[in-house]
Amino acid sequence: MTLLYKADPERGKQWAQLFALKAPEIPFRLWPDTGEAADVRYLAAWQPPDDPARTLPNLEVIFSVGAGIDQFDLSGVPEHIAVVRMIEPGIVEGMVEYATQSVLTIHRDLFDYALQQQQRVWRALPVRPAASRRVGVLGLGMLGSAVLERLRLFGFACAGWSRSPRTLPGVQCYAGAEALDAFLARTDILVCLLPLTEATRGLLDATLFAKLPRGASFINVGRGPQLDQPALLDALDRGHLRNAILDVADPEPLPPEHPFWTHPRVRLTPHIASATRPETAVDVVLENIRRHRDGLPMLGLIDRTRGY
Ligand code: NDP
Ligand code: OXD
Repeated sequence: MTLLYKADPERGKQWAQLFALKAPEIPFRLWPDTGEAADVRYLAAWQPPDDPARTLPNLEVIFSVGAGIDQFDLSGVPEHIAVVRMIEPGIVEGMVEYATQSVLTIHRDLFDYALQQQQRVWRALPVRPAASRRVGVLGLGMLGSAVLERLRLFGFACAGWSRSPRTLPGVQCYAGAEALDAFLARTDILVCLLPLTEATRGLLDATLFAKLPRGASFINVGRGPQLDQPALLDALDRGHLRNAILDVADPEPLPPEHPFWTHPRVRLTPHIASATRPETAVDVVLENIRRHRDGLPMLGLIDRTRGY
């Protein structure tokens, strides 16, 4: 009944300590030390090994160490192996912090003040009340809904868009492709928190940006391949979009010559908006192992037909 960990080795050491403390009865191994491969029933990974069923013949569950599972090639994972994504409070907290600071950076004109500072200009810009700023979040799942719950407290006019209809207190909810245009037309600060699927790859393109009001800003904390990067640069350079904060890119890292690095209206971070925290994630994985053993549904089980 071994659990094999295959992701960042430093975090792996923390997982090992937590497993030793909380579940000493479950043998824990750090990749590439699989021990007896036939004993491995559970794999916690950012990227599973190629052909996981052959490498680990008795594997039953793959736990993604991230909230997303787009980095997995599910075609190489046989149906009998369950795939579970990370649903844990630490990753939610980190994302709420990052998205909130990004929205506030834009709302309080910190891009403009940074440019003024470079020119030694001391000039106050008019302050807009939060209630007049319309924030829209693409994706109303674990992360999007938590971000909106926090942003609502600042008084922003909040909306969200999802695949199926959702209801969130104080949030105008839009669902499905037919509602996307209306959602975009009312959005001043757009935040992407969608999973990467065939339906969302390339969604953030010139057509979508054109549907935002002139002067809108964009924050991407979803995945790099959802964004048409030249389309964003064009929208920024034409002044249709005002600012962009990007935590994800394609490829990661961006090559040194990429225009995002130096664009005055782009702020980049290296995919750090949020990450699974071992101290809270291990509890969730242990709960899921218990559920799996008891034949109960695991938290975060992936629906392969939806792709997230
Ligand atoms: P969830 O699966 O909980 O939520 C996904 C949301 O997106 C749901 O509301 C879903 O709709 C909606 N959605 C999916 N496909 C579509 C579509 N085609 N059209 C409209 N809405 C759609 O995911 P999380 O909130 O946990 O995470 C979202 C993503 O955030 C992750 O997949 C990952 O890519 C990214 N992420 C980024 C991190 C970073 O550090 N930058 C850290 C962690 C995650 P419905 O409600 O109808 O199912
Ligand atoms: C995740 C991520 O999906 O770190 O958890 O991006």
